[in-house]
Amino acid sequence: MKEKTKDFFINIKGNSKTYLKTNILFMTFVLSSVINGCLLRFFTVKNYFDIKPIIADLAVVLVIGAFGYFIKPKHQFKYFCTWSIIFSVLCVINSMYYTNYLSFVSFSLLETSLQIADVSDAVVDNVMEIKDFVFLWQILAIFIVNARLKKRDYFTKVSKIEIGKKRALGTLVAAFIFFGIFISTLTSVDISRLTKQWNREYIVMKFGVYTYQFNDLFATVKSALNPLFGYDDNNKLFREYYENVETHKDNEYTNIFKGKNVIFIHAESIQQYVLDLSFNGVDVTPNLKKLASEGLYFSNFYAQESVGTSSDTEFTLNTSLMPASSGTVFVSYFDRDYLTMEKILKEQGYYTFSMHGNNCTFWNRQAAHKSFGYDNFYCYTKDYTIDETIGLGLADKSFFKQSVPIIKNINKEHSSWMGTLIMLTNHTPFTWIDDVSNYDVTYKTKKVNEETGEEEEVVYDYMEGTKLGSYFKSVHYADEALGELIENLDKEGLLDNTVFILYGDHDAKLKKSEFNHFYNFDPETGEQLDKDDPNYHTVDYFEYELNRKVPLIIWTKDSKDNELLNKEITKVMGMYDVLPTLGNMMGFSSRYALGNDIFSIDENTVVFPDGNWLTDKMYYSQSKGEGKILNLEDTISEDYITEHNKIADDKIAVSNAIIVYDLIKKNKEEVTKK
Ligand code: GP9
Ligand code: MN
Repeated sequence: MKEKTKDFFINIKGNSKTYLKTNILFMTFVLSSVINGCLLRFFTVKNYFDIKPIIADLAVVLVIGAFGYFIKPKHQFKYFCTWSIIFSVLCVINSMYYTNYLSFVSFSLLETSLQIADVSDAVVDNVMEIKDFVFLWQILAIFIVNARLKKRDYFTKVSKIEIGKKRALGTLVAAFIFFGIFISTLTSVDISRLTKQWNREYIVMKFGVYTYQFNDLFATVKSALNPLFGYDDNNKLFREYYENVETHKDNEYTNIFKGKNVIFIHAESIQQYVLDLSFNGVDVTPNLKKLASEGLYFSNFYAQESVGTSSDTEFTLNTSLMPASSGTVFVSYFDRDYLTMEKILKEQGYYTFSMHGNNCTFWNRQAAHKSFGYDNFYCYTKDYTIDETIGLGLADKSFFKQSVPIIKNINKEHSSWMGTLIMLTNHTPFTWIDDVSNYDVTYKTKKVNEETGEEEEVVYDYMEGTKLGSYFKSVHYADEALGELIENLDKEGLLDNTVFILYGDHDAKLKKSEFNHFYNFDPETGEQLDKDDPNYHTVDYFEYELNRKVPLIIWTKDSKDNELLNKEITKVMGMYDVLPTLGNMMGFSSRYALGNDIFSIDENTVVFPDGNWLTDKMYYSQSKGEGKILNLEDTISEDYITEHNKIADDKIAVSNAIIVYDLIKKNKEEVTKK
């Protein structure tokens, strides 16, 4: 028995020795590729020793390497050398791209001349660093190793013992074992981010650069192939839809803002209900409340975002279309020719710009904003000094402070302009605000101390440690930042001829349990109500969905004294209604708008990307097949539901047809041809 075990180990030792001695080129390729993968993460996302991306890199490289065994040993160098060049150049490009944009490169971006222009700008901007070229050692290494092996006639010797197919199979099995180990460690967030492919830093951190790049290639090819099928049907759908759509109607708001400058505030994660909240007599959003009370306040306004969250809202606001049904417009369909507010205003002589305190490539904004027609995108380190960071990037207060002089300059150089300021600090998980905000979300009351008989202050810190508590503090910070912005814009005279429009970009994505905790605080006892208590309130599906509304405020310096402009509009409205509504006020319209001018429509329908819809009478969930009647006196017929389901389905289908098949451009081309 002892002898057998000994033999077994001697055998393994012998086999391993032979394996190592006869696979030198393959191993050089595998090792150098994995080292470069780690090196890239060392220079970029910094998690170079994380085992997960190393395993993923190894698995990918083994699969690629395995196919090398199908080639005769004498010619394997060409194969391994080619892949070494591809991999090391990939690392060089990604490292360079990261130095400039703090993100990783995508085939979908390189595909367009637009992005090439971006990259070349970066090169001209002279932000190439020596470290970006370190990866090329891999090519050198494989050349040196090959030259040495050739010298000692290594390949002829290997040819005699190597059975290519067997080695290929063995290597593939090893690769799949590594894949298996890797997949077992993935969370649902990891998988969802890999499929969405927009959070590139995260994917490289978790999956390594090689998986990222292959996945990116796959996503790019997939979105490029999509439009090849079904064009005729979709074009028919598009034409029929717009044939029957009513065009713009004049009303009392027509041209009320014609020629005025516009500032959009993209208020990150701000929901409507916070405008009605205060803690210990201090409002959560005093500045927003003031704007709402002085301007047009749309208090039943809903974002219509899908997986593209912020970017979907930007898209819907600017085009009056719905987000893409699969993937996101900003990542996969940003290069289509949409009729955007920027393009329309540019035709009227406006200078259009956007501003953001986060990485310029986040949500692929740099490319998407250019494609939508913005003249300039002022972003992150390119245009701002990162002097105060909260959460994802530049703190809103600093972002606004630094934006005002830029706008002042724009105002000097251009007679009319439109700008979108994208806020950032109030972004989930909100907890990072706890260090910088002293907004008090406790409940303070007075109670008589039973022992002393004296009245004393009692503080119940029931929101402590909750995400919703941090959210309130964070919203309060955002509101303070907005107050400062308005003050500074006004000081510079930038509000005198300007329409100031603020919209919440989507809800804060907080769980129902957070609201259950908040609503069931008992101020009498300072404790949570018991679930069996008759006063216990459970937030149900419909209440939660309806509460996701966000504020929309259209304000001017003199709106408070204007009957038309100082009103609360309670009619339901969606993000896609902004373009038609504001368009009428500014004297433009888009014939492709899926939304309505809220001042011209009797009953509006807000369609959500999942097919759910909302009217003033009902919220209906198509997936559940259930609705909630909003006014109990109303009766809703089956026909009403069927009719609105169709409205929802049509809008989603037509929007998707435009997005995937670039139908606005294609139809424009056909008209020109005729
Ligand atoms: C990112 C910021 C937040 O730059 O706009 O995006 P979100 O996560 O809300 O889509
Ligand atoms: Mn957002």
